[in-house]
Amino acid sequence: MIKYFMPILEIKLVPDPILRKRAAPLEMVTEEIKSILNDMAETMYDAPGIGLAANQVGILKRLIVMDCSKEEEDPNLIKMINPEIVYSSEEKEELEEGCLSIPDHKSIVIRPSKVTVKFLTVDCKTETLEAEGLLAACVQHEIDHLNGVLFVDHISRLKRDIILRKVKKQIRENDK
Ligand code: GNR
Ligand code: NI
Repeated sequence: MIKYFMPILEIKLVPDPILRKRAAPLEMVTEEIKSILNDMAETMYDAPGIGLAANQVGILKRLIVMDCSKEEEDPNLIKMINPEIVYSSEEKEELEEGCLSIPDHKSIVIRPSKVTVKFLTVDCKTETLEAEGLLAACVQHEIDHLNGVLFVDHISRLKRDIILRKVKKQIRENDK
């Protein structure tokens, strides 16, 4: 496998069982981990998406990348190792979410409107991020992925079953 020439990773789609697994924490930040995070960022921008969790590219490690900057703003790539929510507001917010692993389906999800996340940087420093708005929804969505949870798990069972059934059918038809 000539890894250097293939930085864009394949995004796993439902019902791939890896999306339902819990990713393991990292004990060390190695060059390999930094390289995976770079490939994940490239994959996210290429998709395009505003976040990506390692499970989505078949890697069961607690790694996420995000960039929730608006088109007119400068890029703001955030890489997190072992992210952990240390505060969630009582106040909730509704936001329309999509997922690269559940293509072409969006749904309103209700989550805490503000969260504080503790994580390791690629320089192995502990940092915290206070997030609200889209960034708050995104970081919760990504940490969910690391726990095998998908945004459809936050909506009604009826809506979830409809979306998952449609996606599976689409994928079957694309494979024909
Ligand atoms: O691209 C994405 N958009 C998005 C919109 C609202 C809340 C969360 C997200 S994350 C998603 C990319 C993705 O699937 N990340 O796991
Ligand atoms: Ni997702």
